[in-house]
Amino acid sequence: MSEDCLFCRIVAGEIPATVVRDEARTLAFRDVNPQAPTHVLVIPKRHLPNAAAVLADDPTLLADLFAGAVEVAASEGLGDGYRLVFNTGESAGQTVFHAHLHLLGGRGFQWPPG
Ligand code: DGP
Repeated sequence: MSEDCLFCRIVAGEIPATVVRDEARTLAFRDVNPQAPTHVLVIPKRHLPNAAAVLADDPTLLADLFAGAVEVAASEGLGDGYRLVFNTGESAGQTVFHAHLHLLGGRGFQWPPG
């Protein structure tokens, strides 16, 4: 755990979150500032700063994040229409430097995303 990491503190139960899926290595909870009717973040419980670091550390953990997101999408009734996003780096809009996979659904989406 990284003491000054917001998402590590959510994993530790020090900051409340609406958890939708709690697995051995991953946690899924609702985004505090939802950008779609369903907006869930799927994170590794271990502190890793971004998706590339997860891949470098353990590719099977990256697979667990995607599997968690797909399972939450199903349980949220999103069918086959949803978006999965890793913002990686400040220039791409990453603001929390603990890897998180955004699951967004429940509305239509535009491309390019901006
Ligand atoms: P990103 O910009 O990709 O780093 O996304 C960070 C997301 O984290 C953003 O959509 C808002 C969300 N977020 C920030 N602080 C909290 C929090 O304290 N609780 C929850 N549930 N989500 C948070």
